[in-house]
Amino acid sequence: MAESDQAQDDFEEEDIILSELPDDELIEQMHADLYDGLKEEIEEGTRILLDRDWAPDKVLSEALVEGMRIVGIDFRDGILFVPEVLLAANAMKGGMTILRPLLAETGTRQVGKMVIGTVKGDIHDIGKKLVSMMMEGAGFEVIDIGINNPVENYLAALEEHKPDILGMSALLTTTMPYMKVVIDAMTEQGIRDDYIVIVGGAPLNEEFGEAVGADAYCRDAAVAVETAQELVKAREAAG
Ligand code: B1M
Repeated sequence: MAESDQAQDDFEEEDIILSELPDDELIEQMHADLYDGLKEEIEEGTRILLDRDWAPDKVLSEALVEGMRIVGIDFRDGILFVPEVLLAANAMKGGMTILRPLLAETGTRQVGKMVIGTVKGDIHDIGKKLVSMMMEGAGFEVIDIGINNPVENYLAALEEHKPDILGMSALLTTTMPYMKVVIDAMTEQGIRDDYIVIVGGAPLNEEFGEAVGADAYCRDAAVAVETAQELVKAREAAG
């Protein structure tokens, strides 16, 4: 047999038919597919599990969120990089798009709600989008108010959406001080303590986060998810 035929044969042998896998193997395969950013496979896997009478929140937590948690860890540890994480997040979104209306129907409780935006003068949004997607992947509802946001936009979004968390992103050393303007305005209006404030962006650091009065600085999207989960839990525990 020619080598190319052998290779084709091997390929066909390895070709995985998702619908033929038992649940546990399908879940494992979906984690791998998410890791590889395979959107169509994730959509197919999501539909198969729903057809097998899996509850939407179970599909979300066991197939998608768990898969994304693994992606988040490898991103944090420098094993995966931005392009791969964006692909994984995009695949995750494919599954989420199928689940979202079903979750809304069953009234599945969100982990929390976050308003996020890039600050005034700054139009960088790739990192912010990544954070939003990873937060959604972890079960948060995210309201993304976009880029170049003056303080009024943040305050209006807080008033309208009443989130648990306000997230601000900045990529320029010239725009990052604007985060303090927003937090000071919240303090002036007496609403600072109503929200958890997290900040992030390449030029920021822990000290800066403290100096502007944020609850936490998050170095990347994975840390943002972990921090948000911890802070929301701590808040709930404090009543
Ligand atoms: Co801009 N830019 N840029 N740029 N740009 C930087 C930031 C820069 C470091 C490049 C450089 O000079 N080496 C530099 C800033 C220098 C400084 O301030 N010290 C710079 C500059 C100077 C500029 C312009 C002024 C250039 C010019 O016009 N002369 C201009 C400014 C425009 C403006 O905002 N007013 C400008 C424009 C642009 C583009 C439009 C071309 C484009 C943005 C496209 C877009 O976002 N849609 C762009 C890009 C792509 C970059 C670089 C190359 C990449 C940024 C990026 O997307 N990184 C950047 C150089 C660099 O960082 N290597 C650069 C990938 C992204 C996943 O990472 O955004 O850091 P990042 O997000 C991370 C974390 O920071 C964190 O999690 C994310 C995921 O892990 N994170 C959060 C971010 N936000 C968070 C929020 C959180 C938590 C975590 O909670 C709320």
